[in-house]
Amino acid sequence: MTPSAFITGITGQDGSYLTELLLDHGYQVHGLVRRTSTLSRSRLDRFYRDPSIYGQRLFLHYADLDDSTTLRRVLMKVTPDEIYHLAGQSHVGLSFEMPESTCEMTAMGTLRLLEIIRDLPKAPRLYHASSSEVFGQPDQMPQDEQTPFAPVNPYGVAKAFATRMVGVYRKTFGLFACNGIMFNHESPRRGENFVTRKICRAAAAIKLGRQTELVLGDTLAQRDWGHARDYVRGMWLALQPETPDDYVFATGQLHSVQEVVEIAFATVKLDWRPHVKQDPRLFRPSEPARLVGCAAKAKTLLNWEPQTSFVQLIVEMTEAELADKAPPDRSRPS
Ligand code: NAP
Ligand code: F7E
Repeated sequence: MTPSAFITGITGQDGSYLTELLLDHGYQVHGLVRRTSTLSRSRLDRFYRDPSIYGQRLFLHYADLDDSTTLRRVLMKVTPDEIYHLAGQSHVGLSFEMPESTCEMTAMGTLRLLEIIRDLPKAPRLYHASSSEVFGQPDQMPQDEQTPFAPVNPYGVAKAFATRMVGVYRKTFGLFACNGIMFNHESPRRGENFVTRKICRAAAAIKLGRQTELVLGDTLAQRDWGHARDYVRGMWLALQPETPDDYVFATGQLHSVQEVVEIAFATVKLDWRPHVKQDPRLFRPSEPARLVGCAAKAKTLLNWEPQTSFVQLIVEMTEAELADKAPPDRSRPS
């Protein structure tokens, strides 16, 4: 029997890498898309244009995370074996500007999905894309599955709610539901208003004479950054064991925004100093601190380890921008 998967957030960075992985593994893949004014789904173009894949092994369904009637109807029809729930407003900085819709989609959207799954005749396995932002400003370093939640922004609070709710439905209704507590993961397909892509894109644009300066917020901020390709492998692995569980996915290494700047500019053979400026307006009202993960449990139980180093990641992203291979994305404020 061909396994089937349903992905919410299929048009995003992770959704596109996960689609590739699942198609490679022989799955039939269904994705949820919301209605937009343009049909551009650049990260999925390759499949959309391939008649041997789109409509044969890959199917897209219109719905929205706040439309439970349609979501229920689609899931009743598709009856997937696995659901990967990745959809949501994923920008932490913007969650301060739009806290209500961030919580509506990320927190309540996840609860709505859990309620639908609870009612399905044969409950699919569920992967929920949780985030290191649930830890906020933790007392312990590195963070693992036992670290208490202490979110410091609306996005982190919404993810914490959704993560706990996944645990409640697993325990009380017996659902096969897993949280992947993922630290930052990037790629040439990252949205343009996340800091790694913004920097790599600007370094290449400055090299090519299309831009002169790069304006950033807090360049001392640190994160645990890995490659999205490695992290979607973790998502799939999380749903394969006999029993459901929660897993931290991380590299275990902290790096600063400043280091990203230096590697990206070195890749294009430019001095970053004349080009990079800071603007206090891009600083966030509150910053998480010391977010670095321990993925020992994922390594032991899932045999998961990241395969791309931080330097390889930033070089790959910058080279993709130089070669203009990276797909265009909608520009948004940073
Ligand atoms: P992304 O590129 O921003 O993609 C988000 C996806 O969610 C897009 O497909 C988007 O659709 C969809 N979406 C947003 N609101 C929706 C709604 N109301 N109804 C239906 N779909 C909606 O994010 P990502 O980097 O792939 O991350 C995937 C998930 O992992 C997110 O939940 C994110 O919060 C979480 N996460 C990411 C990271 C990371 O470092 N990347 C780390 C931890 C957790 P459109 O294309 O139509 O906008
Ligand atoms: O910021 C600092 C910024 O927006 C990283 C999401 O995938 O990972 C991501 O959230 C750091 C922050 O990602 C700029 O203040 C400085 O300290 O790339 P980012 P994020 O906020 O860590 C987590 C795990 C998720 O779950 C999220 O979905 O960089 N920073 N200057 C800047 N950030 C941006 N965006 N733009 C700047 O100009």
